[in-house]
Order: sequence, then C-alpha cells, then structure tokens
Amino acid sequence: MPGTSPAKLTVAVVGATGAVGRTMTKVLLEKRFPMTELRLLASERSAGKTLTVPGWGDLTVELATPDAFEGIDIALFSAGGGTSKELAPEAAKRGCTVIDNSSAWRMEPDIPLVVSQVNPDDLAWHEGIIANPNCSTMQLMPPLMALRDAVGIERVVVDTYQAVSGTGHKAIVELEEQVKAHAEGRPKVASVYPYPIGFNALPQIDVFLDNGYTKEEWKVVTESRKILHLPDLRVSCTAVRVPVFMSHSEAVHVETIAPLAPDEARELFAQVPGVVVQDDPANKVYPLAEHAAGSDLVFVGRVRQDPSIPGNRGLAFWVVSDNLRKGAASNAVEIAEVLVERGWVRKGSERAVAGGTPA
Ligand code: 25A
Ligand code: L14
Repeated sequence: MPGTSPAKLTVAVVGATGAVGRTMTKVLLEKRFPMTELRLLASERSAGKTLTVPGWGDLTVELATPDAFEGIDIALFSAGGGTSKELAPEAAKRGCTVIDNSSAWRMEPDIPLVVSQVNPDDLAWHEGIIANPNCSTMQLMPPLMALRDAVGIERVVVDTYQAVSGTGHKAIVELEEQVKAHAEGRPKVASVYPYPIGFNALPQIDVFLDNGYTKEEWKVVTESRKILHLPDLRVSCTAVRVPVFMSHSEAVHVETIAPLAPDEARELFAQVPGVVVQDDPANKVYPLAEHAAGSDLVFVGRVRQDPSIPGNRGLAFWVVSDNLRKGAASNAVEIAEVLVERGWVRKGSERAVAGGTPA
C-alpha cells in the first residue's frame, strides 16, 4: 500500500496564529480531515499560548523548529517565505510532506504548484514540498482551465481588487481603525501600507520589480503558466488593494484561440467543480466580495463578449473568491485530501521504492 494510512495521520499547521493559519485549522475541522493528531506551530511570539480548537480542546502552540516535525505526516505552512525557506526542507527531511502557502517554492521546477481541481495530477511527483498558489492566481485558474480545454487561450489581462485580509490580521485592524478615524474626523494613519487604505485604492501589492510590475502582479503571470501547463501564455496583471476586508475580485479579459459565445462560456464555467456562475445582470445578480466571504467556491459572472477582439475570440468576466479560504487555506486542505485519496502522502521516490506505482 503506498502512502500512510489515513487513520494514523498527524497534521501540523505552521503559522497557526496568523489569519491564514487559523483558517487552515478551521477548514481541517470543517472538512473532517482524517487526522488523529493536530499540532499548532508558530514563532516564539506565539509559542506557549493556547488556541481553543472545537473538538480538540485547548491546544498549546509549539515553537516551529526542525525537530518539531518528527512524526508529523502533513504540515500546512503559512508563516511567510523566510520561515518556509528555512523549515520546509527540514520538515521534508524528516518524512513530513509540506503544503506551503508562501511564495518561497512556487516557481521551483521540481516542486508542484497545484490548484486542487485544475492540476491535481502534478502532486504525483512531489518530493516532500508542495506549493499552494498565490490567492489572486488561485481563483483565476478554474475558469481559465475551462477555456483552455474547450477553445484554447492565447492572452489574459487581469486586474485585481484585493482585500486587506491578504496582508494578515494587522491590516484588517488598520482598515477598521481608518474607517473609525474618518467617521470621527481624525486623520487616517497608515502603517501596514504605504498610504491609507481606507476610502482609497492602492496600485501596489508587494514590492516593485525592475520591469515596472509588482511582485504580486508577476506571481499571477508566472504561476498561471506553470499551473495551466502553458509556458508561453501571454498574461498581464495590475494588482490593486481596495478597502474590502474579505475576498479578492478580478476583472478578466481573455483572448481565446477558437471563437466562443458567452452562453457557451457560462456552461463551461458551471461544469468546473468548485465554480458557481452568478450572472443575471437584469436582476443585478453578479459575484460580490461580501457574498463570497466564508465560501470555498469561486464565483464567476458578468460574462460577455469583448468586441475589441475580432472573430468572437474575446471574453470578459468577473471572478470573486474568499482569499483566505479557496485563495489559501481551503486549497491547501484540498491538496491534502487528494494526497490521502490517491495514496500520495509520502514523497514520490519513496512510494516508488515501496514498490507501488502511485494509484
Ligand atoms: O512571504 P510571503 O509568502 O509573501 O508571506 C508573508 C505573509 O503573508 C501572509 C502570512 O501572514 C505571511 O506571514 N500570507 C501568506 N500567504 C497568504 C495568503 N494566501 C497570506 N495571507 C493571506 N493570504 P499571516 O499574518 O497570515 O500569518 C503569519 C503567521 O506566521 C507566523 N510566523 C511568522 N514568523 C514565523 C512564524 N511561525 C513560525 N516561525 C516563524 N519564524 C506568525 O506567528 C503567524 O501565525 P507569530 O507567532 O509570529 O505571530 C502571531 C501573533 O503575534 C502577533 N504579531 C505578529 N507580528 C508581531 C506580533 N506581535 C508583536 N510584534 C510583531 N512584529 C500577531 O498579532 C499574532 O497574534
Ligand atoms: O504570495 O497581500 O501568497 O493580498 C498572499 C497575500 C502575496 C500578498 C502570497 C496579499 C501573498 C497577498
């Protein structure tokens, strides 16, 4: 039997006290992930604190060190790129399979970068570290997969409207404080972002690169190509932070290879697992950040022909999803579920030695 018996899985969340880490724990419980032990790890700032986990009581947060990964089968990491660079290889060395939400490993050619319903087969060749995509890339992939498979895609232009929760708990507090300050006639003080996010739109997420794009925008370009297995796909992105607490929204413009009508596109989108079409403009039905919050689904609407591209090969639409759930925690747990279902919890080379081609 390849893989570890699901009945014996020990699971850890690294960065368990952060916005994404807390959501990871919540989603593991909601989905009744088959684990017999749950460990919460974080930095020295949180080690020793307790978190109340329904059904598991008060769990003490442990310091994330290399040896902490002894005996852990699967670790979900969301503690930032630096922590992942340092600790993911240490965990993998100890037989733990890491599903990493940071940007540290995503573009390494020998590390799978996986959206659960788009390229789960890439998990077959993992060697102990699996990367979870950036939230803006994540929600774009299921609808683009549908178009790729039906008519082919040539070029994608995507502009994002990103929630502050992507930056973590401190940014949520900062927006709340700025809303209060505005109402009370006080000046808005920015500390997390370079300018106040309250009542503003900031065309900068992450740092600027030499090509004029931000790192966030460039992640959408490079990660999309890797996940869709389209290394030459033409992609451009503008990533904007908006004063929304939860859920990223995206305006997407796609140039397809063969023509496609909006009605056909809606049908294709609706067939993708985890995608819901909300598209009845006459009745003001379209995806909204507030409605998507708390859901694991990707919502697509405002589907229309883009007349600026000839031959009915242009499509415009609007995509919304909860950035902490499908954009981060839920996809990580879905990856873990695929590993268990397919017997791929252990790294590919060890499964081969154990004498099984992956089931
Ligand atoms: O490099 P990347 O990949 O781009 O990722 C950068 C950050 O983006 C978030 C995540 O922040 C990550 O740290 N992130 C990544 N992917 C995301 C996604 N898809 C995403 N956000 C949204 N969507 P976060 O706030 O969600 O999580 C931070 C967690 O990481 C833990 N951590 C940090 N360094 C660690 C570590 N754990 C182990 N080893 C390390 N070296 C961190 O735990 C948190 O759980 P913590 O103990 O450091 O902090 C938890 C408590 O401490 C408070 N606090 C935070 N910073 C400070 C602080 N208190 C005092 N001083 C501080 N400087 C917090 O309020 C919390 O209560
Ligand atoms: O690369 O701030 O996973 O909204 C996720 C959160 C990048 C920044 C990543 C945000 C990060 C993003």
